[in-house]
Amino acid sequence: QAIAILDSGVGGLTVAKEVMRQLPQEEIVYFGDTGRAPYGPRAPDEVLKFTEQIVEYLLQFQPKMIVIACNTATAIALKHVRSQVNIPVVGVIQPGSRAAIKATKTGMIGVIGTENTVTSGAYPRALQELNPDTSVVSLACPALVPLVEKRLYRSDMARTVVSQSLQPLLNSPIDCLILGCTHYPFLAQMIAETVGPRVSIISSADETAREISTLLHHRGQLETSGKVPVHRFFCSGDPETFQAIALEWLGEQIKVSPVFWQMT
Ligand code: DGN
Repeated sequence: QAIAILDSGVGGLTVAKEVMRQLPQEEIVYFGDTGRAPYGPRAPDEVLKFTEQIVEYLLQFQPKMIVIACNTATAIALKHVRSQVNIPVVGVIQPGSRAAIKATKTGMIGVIGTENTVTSGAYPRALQELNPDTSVVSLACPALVPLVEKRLYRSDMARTVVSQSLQPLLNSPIDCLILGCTHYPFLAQMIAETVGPRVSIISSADETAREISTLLHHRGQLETSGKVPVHRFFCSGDPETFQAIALEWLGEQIKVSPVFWQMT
């Protein structure tokens, strides 16, 4: 049985890569809604509807769990999806928050994400639940996801956009910064260079993969057959761009099947 991973686009590949590294025996079925990304500026109802639709699509593969590898969809739809399906559903906000709480020394944590993620207040809530003394500075960076989806994450333009987007954080006394959007690890180096060495960068991908591993272990569902897993990738936009980004990020050639549905 596969692990189903979904995102608004290619961002969930950052989580998929960690799952492949930490759990190399597990099979992945991935859906990237590249035809409708970015989700950041969309109405929350719409994000909820799209997430439901993708979950329904992925359920046909009878996965053993669902990973909402998108902060925006986690903030808006995690609870709802959990109430709708009878397999475990993992989001990325809890694991990312736990990693930040472990990493911070001063208790001052920065979070960057989409407009929807920041507006939802999901990170400050999760962080303060873990430690009520935490101070959180949140910043929406809507210009970053399109750079990644358009495969411009290595360009000079990306460097300029990243540095401009992060300006409001540069004088704040944070000692760690959560990449609260699964697309941002593509830009991690530029982000790290912009905020400087005193701020550690937290990507929820590693911690999410660890949570998946712990959960499967407790449920006795870790794959042990020894077979080489065959991953499946689906996207609702241009499969060639998806494939090119996946090749650069995962370091392997993957087969992507386009899914055609109404793009509203
Ligand atoms: N990758 C998604 C996230 O983590 O929020 C959403 C990006 C987007 O669609 N704007």
